[in-house]
Amino acid sequence: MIPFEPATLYPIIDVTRSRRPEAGLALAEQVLAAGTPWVQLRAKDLGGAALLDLARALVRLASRHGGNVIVNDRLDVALASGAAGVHLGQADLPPRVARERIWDREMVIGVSTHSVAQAIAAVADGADYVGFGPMYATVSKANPLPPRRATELRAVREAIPVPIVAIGGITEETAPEVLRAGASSVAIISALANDPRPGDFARRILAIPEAVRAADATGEMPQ
Ligand code: 3NM
Repeated sequence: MIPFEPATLYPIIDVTRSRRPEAGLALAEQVLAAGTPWVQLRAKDLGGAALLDLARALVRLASRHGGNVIVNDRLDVALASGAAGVHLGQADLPPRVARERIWDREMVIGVSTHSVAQAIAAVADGADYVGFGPMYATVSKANPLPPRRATELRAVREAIPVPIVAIGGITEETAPEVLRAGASSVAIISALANDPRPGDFARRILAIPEAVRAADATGEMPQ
């Protein structure tokens, strides 16, 4: 199986509501060309057939760039499209049940969590990585919880051994502090989609570890 080794950016291509599938694919092309290894496809209100078409197109696109696709919510679509993984919410299939349904296929399974207890439970149930958030106020999710505290993210980091993908209202400005608090990666929808140059945005987030190392060497904080 392809191990889930996230880069600092985990872009979510969200075609929920007004975002058009073609615009989602164009955005994905730019972030994949920038070197992002994993992209998630999120389409809360596409029917199965349309979502499958889009997922297949995204899997083809990603493979041309050496990238991998994770489908949000829908294990059936993830399997049928040949995606490398599925991302499950607290109200979706439990990861253990999803793993049983995969039969002989190896897939990455990520789970959204919002507390230390949920993160521990997700890993015990077989999650390869956990999402954790929302870190800040977000407009991309219906009925989001109040923002989590950085101390809680640190506690999750200490409690579980798998990568943590922090999410929720993260921007280029806040990404470094979220990564410093223990996230392996930042999942971003709007700040990426709204940037006039998403490829450059992706490159800058992917370069944060280098910027931090350089700043440590000179004693200056990265911008
Ligand atoms: N899940 P943006 S927050 C999809 O807290 C999602 O689990 C969240 O989008 C959670 O980068 C969120 O535009 C929305 O804020 C992330």
